[in-house]
Amino acid sequence: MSPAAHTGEAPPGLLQQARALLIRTMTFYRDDPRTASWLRERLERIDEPLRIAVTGRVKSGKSTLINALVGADLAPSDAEERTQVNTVYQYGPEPRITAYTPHGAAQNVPVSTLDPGTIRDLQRWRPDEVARLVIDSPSPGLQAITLIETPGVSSSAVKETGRSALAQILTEADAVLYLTRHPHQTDIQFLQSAHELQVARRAPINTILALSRADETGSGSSDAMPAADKVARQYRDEPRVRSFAQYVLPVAGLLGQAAATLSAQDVDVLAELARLPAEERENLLLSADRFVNSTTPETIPAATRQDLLRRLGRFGVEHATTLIAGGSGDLKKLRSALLADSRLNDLQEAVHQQFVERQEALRARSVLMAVDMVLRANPRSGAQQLRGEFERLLANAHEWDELRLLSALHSGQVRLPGREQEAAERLLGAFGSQRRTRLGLGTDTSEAELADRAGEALVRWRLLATDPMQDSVHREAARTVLRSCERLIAG
Ligand SMILES: Nc1nc2c(ncn2[C@@H]2O[C@H](COP(=O)(O)OP(=O)(O)OP(=O)(O)O)[C@@H](O)[C@H]2O)c(=O)[nH]1
Ligand SMILES: [Mg+2]
Repeated sequence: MSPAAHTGEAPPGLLQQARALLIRTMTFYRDDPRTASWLRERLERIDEPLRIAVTGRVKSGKSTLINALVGADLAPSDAEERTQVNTVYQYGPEPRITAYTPHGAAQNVPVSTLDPGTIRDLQRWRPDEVARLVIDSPSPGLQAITLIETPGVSSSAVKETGRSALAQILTEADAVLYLTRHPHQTDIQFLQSAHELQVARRAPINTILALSRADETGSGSSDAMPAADKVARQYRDEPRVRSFAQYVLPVAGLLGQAAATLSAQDVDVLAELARLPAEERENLLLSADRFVNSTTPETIPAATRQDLLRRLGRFGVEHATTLIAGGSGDLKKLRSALLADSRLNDLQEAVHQQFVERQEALRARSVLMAVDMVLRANPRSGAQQLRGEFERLLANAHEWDELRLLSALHSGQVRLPGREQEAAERLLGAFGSQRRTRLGLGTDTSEAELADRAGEALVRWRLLATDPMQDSVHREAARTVLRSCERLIAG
């Protein structure tokens, strides 16, 4: 029996144990100022917002999605220029930009307001001159999460600096939002390599795969979003994808951003388009070029057309005019229709469920990764005991077992019979980590009922865990679910 059980105190949680290990590691490196300050920064991060890397293919819409998630126009998004350096968007009471060289020297760039133009100019620096930009913004959207945009996977910046810069960002992020328009071999390889690190093998890095720019799926017309949903479903069922990404969903960041910025003037312009006969309108919007170069109606100049297209995309313009033509096109309704099309709310919910609710485990994972890196890069005599502690935390924490079993269930490596599969996924936290969600109960369920249902689940999974008819893989899986049930009972 553990000492905690004797005293009746709750044993320290995983994050608390990881934090204690980090502090002990710091005492070993007191005489090495660089390592010590690096570790101190990691310690401070535990109490800062969760760090999410927004990575993926070049031009997959990373910057646009960051703006949509933050609800502000910060990240420069362009059709031609590429984001070349790691750019961190974090909460700060005053707007501030700090540029870091590859050797870690920081330079404060004076700014009074933040705009994509200023950030774009700094991003044009060569990666060997500026390795990272840190943008402090008072946007409320950054209070709970910090977003880190990396150069696109397989972009020239990543090729120049090798994959190490990208790999480093992934070791610094607590979770990953990976964007791609169509999953491809390169994406799978990238996600696979991110999971090959020792810590990641034991404690898989939480990843959401977003099929981005979803409004352009197929021909990019009104059936784009249903088509994107279908593609997402196919990938969700693809074992190789599912073993790396816990969640696959379509998103159109541009529409999310447009929903936030749509103005009454925009609606007036769209209403002019909506007055055209349906066939003419459809023809006009067959391609972006046709729309911009047309003089129908004459009152809309090319610059306005270009601006509308840039901000709403062809799908957004078409959908908004159709809604107006159908009589339901006031500003409020258009905004909510664009927001619904963007699927931004679904993505935000997934980020909440998969990342924010699991933040204790995710932060603990990041801390362990940092300790591991230091112990490897700079081994010290006497540090064996730290390594032992590290191995113990990595091996024993139930949180990793949950994540790994979920991955195995998702990838089809382990398959439980019939309804047990979904029940197990739910209990392991696939649909949210809160007690109620794990037990599949509503928010109005009483504490007594929660306890009853947790007790029933416990009995059921104990039977499965000891069922001689099951093979050892299934019994082992059932044992992991059983431990999750025990924790639900403990509250
Ligand atoms: N239709 C549509 N276009 C989008 C969407 N998201 C981004 N775009 C467009 O795609 C282009 C690239 O968008 P960015 O947000 O800069 O993409 P990125 O991944 O940050 O690009 P890099 O950092 O340069 O690799 C821009 O022209 C955007 O307007 C979207 O959801 N729908
Ligand atoms: Mg970008």
